[in-house]
Amino acid sequence: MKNIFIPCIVCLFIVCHFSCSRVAQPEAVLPVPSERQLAWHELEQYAFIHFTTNTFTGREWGYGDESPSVFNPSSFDAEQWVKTISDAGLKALILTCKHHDGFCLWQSRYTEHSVKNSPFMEGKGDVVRAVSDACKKYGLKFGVYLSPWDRNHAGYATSEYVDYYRNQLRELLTGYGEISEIWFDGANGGDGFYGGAREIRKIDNKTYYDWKNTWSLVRELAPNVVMFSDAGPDVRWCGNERGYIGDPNWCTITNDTLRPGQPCIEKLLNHGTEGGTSWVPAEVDVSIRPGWFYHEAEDSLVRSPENLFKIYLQSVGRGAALLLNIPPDKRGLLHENDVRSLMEWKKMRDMAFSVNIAEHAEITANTWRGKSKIYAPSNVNDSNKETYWATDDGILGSLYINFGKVQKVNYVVIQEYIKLGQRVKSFSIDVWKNNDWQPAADLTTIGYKRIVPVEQVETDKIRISIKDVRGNCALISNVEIY
Ligand code: FUL
Repeated sequence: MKNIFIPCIVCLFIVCHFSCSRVAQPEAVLPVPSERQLAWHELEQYAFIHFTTNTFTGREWGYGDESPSVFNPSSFDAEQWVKTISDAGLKALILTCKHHDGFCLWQSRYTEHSVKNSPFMEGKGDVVRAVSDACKKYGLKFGVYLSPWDRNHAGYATSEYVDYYRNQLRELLTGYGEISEIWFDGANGGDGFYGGAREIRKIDNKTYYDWKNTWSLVRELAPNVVMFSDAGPDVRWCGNERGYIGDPNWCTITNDTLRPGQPCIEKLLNHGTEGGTSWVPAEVDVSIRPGWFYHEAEDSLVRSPENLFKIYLQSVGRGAALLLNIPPDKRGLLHENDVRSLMEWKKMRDMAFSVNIAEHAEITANTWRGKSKIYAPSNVNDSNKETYWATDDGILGSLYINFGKVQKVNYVVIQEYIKLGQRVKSFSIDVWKNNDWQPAADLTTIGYKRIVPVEQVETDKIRISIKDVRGNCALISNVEIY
């Protein structure tokens, strides 16, 4: 008996080993994100800084005839901005190096309309340098906004300006270290100063900027930078400036026929397109104040921490990134009211997401791919973003999270393994109560991350059921419960 037993165990081991490694990896659902997009997804939330002559004139869109002499912050401190932003848990900062009025915050070789002719540091200052250095010091990524529309430049609407624009891109992308994102604004209003012409200049948005070649130049100069515009190519606009992405939110669109500044595409951008041909995830840009630039009259209108938290759930919580604008004031500092709100918002996030009760829970599933360890349900709480739970092709499964005792639950966080594409079209969450499963949420997409508020439920078990997918099965890499 003893003699047969040992060979049997060996056989079992061999059979199991071979059957596990024979389980085919799920096929990718195309398109999938690039490396640079994957790194961008992980930032989740970051800051926008709108700062220029508008800060001092009170305008939102400068006409382009503002004298550089108005740009004169009394106590400029880039480190105060960056430290505050970092303390608020934001991971990067995008600076308006040049807004529509054309005033440049750096010492550009190609124009006199810049800090070089302002009283700021006697014309020797460079806001881009100061902010990028502070970002390096505090470990934040640094991104640049360079408005394609320029109401100051005499050559705007001719090819001379497109060269000028590209020269400035070159200065910004090569002179300030690693740039994480570049923001191409789609706004083009028409009238402006234009070197004194003071007229309306219309451009053909389809052809004028020759985006294809501008994008190639960016790729050549800074291969890791992600490019934002209404339609990508790397990151898309969310279709509104009110702080929410749609539900569903697909990371894919078909952008061959889309372009920055194209009218009437807001709804499309807000939801993305299921089955779209390119991976172009959404960024939700919204300001902490009614305006993008600082205006004293708006000091009492700073968004509350509760409102920021709601925006967070409607953006990051639906698989998009949040780009929160915090405009420095005339002193060149983030205003006390904004700082207070930011810090309270951070506290709210820390409290809401402090103890992950899924971390030590028992996680099972009604099915998993080939019964292989590689695709086991326990992969969703192993703190390894490279492992995931998957089912066999054509099978929809459920995950069961058992806490072992009744717990208060407020949020369920779920992440797909997006390296192999975005798949989940619909899913539901049930909680165990009164000896039965009670529905808690019935939703659409997951994507990079979904945060589902479940209104203070008390339960010892949660079920997450995948109801519909693109491709052959869902791949869930992470579940957290708070
Ligand atoms: C818009 C611009 O016109 C606003 O001034 C602001 O910069 C916002 C982020 O984008 O299109």
